[in-house]
Amino acid sequence: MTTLTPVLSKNWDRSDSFTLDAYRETGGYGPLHTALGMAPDALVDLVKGSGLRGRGGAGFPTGMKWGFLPKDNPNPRYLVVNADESEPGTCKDIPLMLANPHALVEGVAIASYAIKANQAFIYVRGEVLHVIRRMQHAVAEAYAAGLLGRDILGSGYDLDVVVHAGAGAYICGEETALLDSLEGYRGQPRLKPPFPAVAGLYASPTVVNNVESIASVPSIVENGADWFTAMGTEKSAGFGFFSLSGHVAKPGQYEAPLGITLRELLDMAGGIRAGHRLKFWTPGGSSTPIFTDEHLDTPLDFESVGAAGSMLGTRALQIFDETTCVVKAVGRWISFYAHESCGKCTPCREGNYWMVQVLDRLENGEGTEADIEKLLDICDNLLGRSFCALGDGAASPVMSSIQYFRQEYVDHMEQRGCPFDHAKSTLWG
Ligand code: L3W
Ligand code: SF4
Repeated sequence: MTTLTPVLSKNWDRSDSFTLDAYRETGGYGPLHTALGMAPDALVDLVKGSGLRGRGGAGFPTGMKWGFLPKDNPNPRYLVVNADESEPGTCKDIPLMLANPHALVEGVAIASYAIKANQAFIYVRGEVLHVIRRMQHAVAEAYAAGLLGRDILGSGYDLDVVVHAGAGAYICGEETALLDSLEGYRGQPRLKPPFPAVAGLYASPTVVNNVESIASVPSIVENGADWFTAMGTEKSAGFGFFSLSGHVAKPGQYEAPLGITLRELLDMAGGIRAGHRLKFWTPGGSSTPIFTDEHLDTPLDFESVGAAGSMLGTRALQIFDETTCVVKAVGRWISFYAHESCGKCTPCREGNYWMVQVLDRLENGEGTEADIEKLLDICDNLLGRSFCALGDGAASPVMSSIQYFRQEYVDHMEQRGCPFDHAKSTLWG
């Protein structure tokens, strides 16, 4: 039986967990002291050796990304933390920043030193003003204590950190749109390559990492790569947050080794709400193909989830019981994508708009026999044909829900409307 591994959440039951004093009382900023005594390249090797993979959705190896910065580019280097958490169901970075902002600040200092950057930015989603204030306060505390700024801890290393508030667009979580936004432009994805590692912020070498990835670094410096690789699986090392929401008795953040299963997580979370049973769920937010009760024992690591036809993504486990209409749930997600599409490419801009029309039609009893094929045809035009991952992500819930629940789509047509009583699901307030 896999158990929880509280590392980033170890102090969360303390009411003062967000303060510098509380963080230091439990060893905080010791790893920064250690890191500043190491050669930057040795730190990059340590993170490579830990097997830490990006926690923002794609799972790209963090140390490898740090190692991509070109050695012969004379421009300044930048670290940019992607704190633009907005994916439906994804809700780990915001509580992490609220409860443990200094883990992120310390991680920023260590990572910036490792990649030889003297300027870092934390790009926070604009709607969460309380989180922006919490991060600004933590950064100010760190400056006052000599943990940021000039000659950090007498090491001779300088680092400035800016907490930047986004303006509230989901697309600004795409790393290159985020960089455009940070530069003051409208946030739209850039063509890759060049990757940010080569030409990122102000066309300079830039590492963009997710909040949870960076906040995990101090624990790796403190405990070593072997400690990290001892958790999780061979190719998906370490721990991470599993965010349970929806029809579950005790929703919340469960920090556990990668490779844990939904069945094990549900045992800790009190199961599906009383009197109901699991119908479908997302392993990693709404951009990842849905799973059903067939997948209760799929290990939640990058490889196993991929082999089962989905993506580990952000480990945002949205749980739906048998009272939920899958067509309505998918319609909600696609309305989100249609609203948040940046409009740069036709498949996503038009495809999401038309999928909303078809899904609404089905829900309202105006669907026709051709509608399921129409949805699949639109997905075919989105998948692999969109400029960025938003388009691919939007196709995922539509295609997977038709794969597992095709009959439910047919029922909407045959019964001239939705066969579900939405009040029973309680999710659609
Ligand atoms: C240098 C190369 N760097 C890749 C870097 C690249 C990026 C990282 C991953 O999408 C996913 C998406 C969402 N040289 C490189 C290289 N890199 N090759 O590696 O890149 P990529 O393109 O695989 O992914 P991505 O564009 O970062 C992220 C999924 O995550 N997702 C998203 C959730 C949304 C949020 C949110 O709310 N903000 O997290 C959930 O599943 O669908 O597939 O850094 O530069 N040769
Ligand atoms: Fe913009 Fe969507 Fe195209 Fe991405 S896929 S560039 S969000 S229109």
